Amino acid sequence: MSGPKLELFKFDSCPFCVRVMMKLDQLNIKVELRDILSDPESYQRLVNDTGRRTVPCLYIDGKPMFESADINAWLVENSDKLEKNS
Ligand SMILES: N[C@@H](CCC(=O)N[C@@H](CS)C(=O)NCC(=O)O)C(=O)O
Repeated sequence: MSGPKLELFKFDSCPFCVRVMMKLDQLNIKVELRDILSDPESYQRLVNDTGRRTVPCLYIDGKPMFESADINAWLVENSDKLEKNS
């Protein structure tokens, strides 16, 4: 099964990012992590695409979604269609 490509823009000490990471872990959802503090290209991509440097931001097939509560609700809602970690 191949669902939408997910990329999570985050940094480790951000509590809102931790909230999303916990939900991803709980649902075993596969996601590519983009750490904006350790990876300047990811930081620049986020700013260029959205005009913001706020994390967490989940890219769903390249479309950005902000707000940890909204992201987590979307993950729960769409979990059955999303690729899982093996
Ligand atoms: N309400 C947002 C809060 C996100 C937030 O405040 N993130 C901080 C990091 S912990 C941030 O990126 N601040 C920098 C900025 O917004 O420019 C959520 O729940 O996702």
